[in-house]
Amino acid sequence: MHRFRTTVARLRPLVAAQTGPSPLQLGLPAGEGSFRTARPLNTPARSLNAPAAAEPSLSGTSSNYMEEMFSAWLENPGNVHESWDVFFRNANAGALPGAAHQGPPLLSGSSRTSGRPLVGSQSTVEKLVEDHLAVQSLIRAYQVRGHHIAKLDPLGISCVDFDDAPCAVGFQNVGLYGLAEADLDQVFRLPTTTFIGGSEGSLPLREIIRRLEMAYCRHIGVEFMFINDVEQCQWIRRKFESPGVMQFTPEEKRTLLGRMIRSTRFEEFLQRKWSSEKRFGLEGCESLIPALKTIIDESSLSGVESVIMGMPHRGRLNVLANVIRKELDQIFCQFDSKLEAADEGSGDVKYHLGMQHQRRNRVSGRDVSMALVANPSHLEAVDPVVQGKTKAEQFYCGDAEGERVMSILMHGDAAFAGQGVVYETFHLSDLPSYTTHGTVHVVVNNQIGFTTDPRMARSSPYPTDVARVVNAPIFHVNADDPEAVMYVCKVAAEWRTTFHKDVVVDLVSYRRNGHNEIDEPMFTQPLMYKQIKKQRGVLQKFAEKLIGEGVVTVRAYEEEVAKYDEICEEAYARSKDEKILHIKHWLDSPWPGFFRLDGQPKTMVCPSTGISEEELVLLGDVASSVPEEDFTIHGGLSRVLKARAGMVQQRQCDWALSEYMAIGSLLKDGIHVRLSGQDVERGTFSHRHHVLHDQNVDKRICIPMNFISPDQAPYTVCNSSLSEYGVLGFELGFAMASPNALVLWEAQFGDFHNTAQCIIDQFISSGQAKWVRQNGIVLLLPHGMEGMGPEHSSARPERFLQMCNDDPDVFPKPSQDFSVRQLFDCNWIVVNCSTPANFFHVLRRQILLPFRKPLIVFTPKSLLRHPEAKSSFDDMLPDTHFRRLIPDDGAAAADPEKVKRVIFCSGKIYYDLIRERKSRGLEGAVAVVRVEQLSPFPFDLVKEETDRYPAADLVWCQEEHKNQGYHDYVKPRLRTATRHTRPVRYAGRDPAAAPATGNKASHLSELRRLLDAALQLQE
Ligand SMILES: Cc1ncc(C[n+]2csc(CCOP(=O)(O)OP(=O)(O)O)c2C)c(N)n1
Ligand SMILES: [Mg+2]
Repeated sequence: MHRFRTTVARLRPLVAAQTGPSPLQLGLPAGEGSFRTARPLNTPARSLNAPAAAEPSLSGTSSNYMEEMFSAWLENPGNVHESWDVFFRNANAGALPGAAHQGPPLLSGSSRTSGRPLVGSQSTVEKLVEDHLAVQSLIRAYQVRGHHIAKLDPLGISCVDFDDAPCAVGFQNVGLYGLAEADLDQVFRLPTTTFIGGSEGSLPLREIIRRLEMAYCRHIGVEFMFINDVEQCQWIRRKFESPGVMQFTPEEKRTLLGRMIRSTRFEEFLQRKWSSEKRFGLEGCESLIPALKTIIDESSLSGVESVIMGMPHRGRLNVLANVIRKELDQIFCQFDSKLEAADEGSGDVKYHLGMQHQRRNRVSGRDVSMALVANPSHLEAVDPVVQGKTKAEQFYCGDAEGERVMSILMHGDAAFAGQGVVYETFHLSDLPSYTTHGTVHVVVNNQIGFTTDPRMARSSPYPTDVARVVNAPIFHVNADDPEAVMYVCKVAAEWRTTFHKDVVVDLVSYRRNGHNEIDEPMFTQPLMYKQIKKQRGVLQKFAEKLIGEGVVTVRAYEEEVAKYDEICEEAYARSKDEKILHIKHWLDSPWPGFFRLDGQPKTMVCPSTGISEEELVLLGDVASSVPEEDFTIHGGLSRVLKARAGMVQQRQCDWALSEYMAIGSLLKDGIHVRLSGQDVERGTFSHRHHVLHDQNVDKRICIPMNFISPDQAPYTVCNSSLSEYGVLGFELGFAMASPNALVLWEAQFGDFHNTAQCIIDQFISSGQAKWVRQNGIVLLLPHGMEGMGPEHSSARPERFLQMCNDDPDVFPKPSQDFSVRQLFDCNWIVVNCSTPANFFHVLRRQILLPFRKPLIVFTPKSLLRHPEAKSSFDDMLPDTHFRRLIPDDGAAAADPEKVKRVIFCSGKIYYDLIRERKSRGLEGAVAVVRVEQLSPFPFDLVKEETDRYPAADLVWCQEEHKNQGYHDYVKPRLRTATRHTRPVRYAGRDPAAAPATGNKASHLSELRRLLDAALQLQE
């Protein structure tokens, strides 16, 4: 079935054919040829008796034993075994091809003989050396490719595509390695790269093969030889090759059986009670439950206190019930269609909800908090979110190595291979500001995705190949063998604890039913499902095995089953009493202490977001200085800092400085700030410079924002990988962990956000409505039509505005707390600030609000350096606030009766409008009003402005095209604000397919036309 099954059969030994001609065949001219060049001259000498961990040649794919031997011999003949010493000396003395060998000393370790060169003598040593090399190759072939022939598929149908080519390992294939059947009983010394000998250094070939088959070709397929780290490869070899590693005590087996019973009977119970309900059951891969429990047990034993999980639909209810231990009645009542929703918002289907729960781990005796993160249908979208939340929890508890908090991600085989965000998430796994120090991935590989076979769903042999990019070992395991599953999960957890790196467990299984329980799989996979129908359940097989071994009695087994069934029945009875659904009981990230006990905000006020003059000066000084000694910055940057110092003296802020003030003041107050995105440290537009680089010392950096005060919160500013979907998901997850941090993600240009659209649509815009989970993430989206072409221009405000939940036709009820209540009711806040001070306030408001909402900020590009886009400290002092709308404050406002037109606008076009108004001498006739907070729409303030100018006509002016920008959102709201009494005209670019022209001249003429339309007054 899988394509790799066809290549497997073409396996060839990894000997001469792949590594070039053997030195034995070449006869080795002394001191010449490939041997000499095999090792760089400055590589330190090594002894081949040294442990393999110090031996790079034996790692991964590049082993060339002979070359290494020769290199070591060149350094010091004593480094190698005497037989090699003799061989190389003979070759060195000019022995003819094939004549460099002489009989070796006994491998059992006789004393070193004289090693006289025996040029021209024939002896059996040649065969012996070749045979040993052949045995090494054979061992290596098992390590590299044993997983190809392991019996991983419980259905046994994946070999249907095998061709007839012989398989390259096994007794019958020793000939391919130059060995004969007669060699099977010969004893061979084992290399240091295998542990099959246990305490024995040599074994007969027959036993070597038997043990390799045991280690690599039964129910576990270990894929690891691509890892280019010797210590890690040796660690894995030891775990799977050492004799007797897979032995469990009767107690462990009984625990495993108990877990299998719960997993299996839970699905059966649901099937009995709700046979026509979708639940995406786990049948066919029931061992997922013991797999997860084993990973958690082992991790808890090594100190993990918090496990954050992400998973798709398959088996989710089972995981909630039997891993996280959500009360069964709470799960069962979800099947009741009459359950009344108690929370606001839309809610979500039962197999998307999250959960957080703390419980004592029976194996370790320690408390473990477990969270399953709520997720949308969009497969794998939750992966980076889980990672971000995990990183945040590690950060808040000072867990720098991931020893206390870890993540587990579950995947379906089709989604794991198909969804690009999996790759994006893997690439975060080793980045300093994004690593969670190893994730255990578990793939429910049921060999199907809805109705699609693997051979139509992926081009790689395994669904797990994506993990190879980060050198994660992959443990394929036949999920019908619970003991093998338990073993690989133990090893996976130990791997993470030891190396703090990702690891994958691939549970090769099947899907007993259709995609969901009411789906007919025989339409599309008839043969597979004929086989599946014949398949006995794994619980039944495992129970029989343990009964056969005398580990449990039939009676004990039946009692255990009956006990769990009864637990389910009792919970079912209780579930009938539930009449109300509280989604908040399914919260994956509670914020203790942030809300009142009833979940409501503690107040409905937002205090002033201004700060004192001293604080502004202090932060201004930090922003314009280099707090490290002997730190040389670039000359251009010195000028930037000097300019900042000049602004501080003049009590002014530009954009970069106001951002500094906002972030710095929050840090000073103990609020952690994390700014992440592509090139954010310097800033795409070279305005930010939050990280200074010493021009003379490599990698020496300085982050002045961390030098504000001794008791400040730490500032994290980090350039991300070139990913939007993965990184935005990550930051959303980070922001989920605590309300007391400002988490900002900046797009390089605003339009790039659309590669993260799934995170925006599925989590940011709708997350609270679906999962009653608030989130205060900030998106900084550079936006503006500046003649840069269709890309890099528009952050697509229309899309964000279209997803706002405020009603265009309803003027909200006026109240004292109008502005805060509006914010509380909205799904997110969308702003486009025209002044640095307003940007400062809106960032600080995110934290000072008594609740959390996502904030979308369209940020400027050219305005970053616009001489008029500056704010006075006066606008940032105590008692100042974010201004949702900035009225005209010039001649028009002074004499409003005379005003003929009010132009409402947002963002940078304001500066074009006032310049043009001035040049046309229309300052008294035209008022320009800036809508800074687009959503929730400032109905109240807009009304004040329209009332102020009773004789004026109303225009909405934007630089974006008519079908884009703010127009569609703003126009009906302007009309509502005026009670539909006054028409609103449009001045802006015509509708268009692309966001901007690629032609500079067209750009300028469009701008001219729109300014004309805005400012031409009819007489
Ligand atoms: C991004 C995305 N695309 C498509 C779907 C529709 N869909 C739901 S389940 C499924 C098949 C998933 O197969 P697999 O990952 O192997 O999981 P399984 O159901 O087999 O456990 C598909 C295509 C989806 N949920 N998400
Ligand atoms: Mg599948």
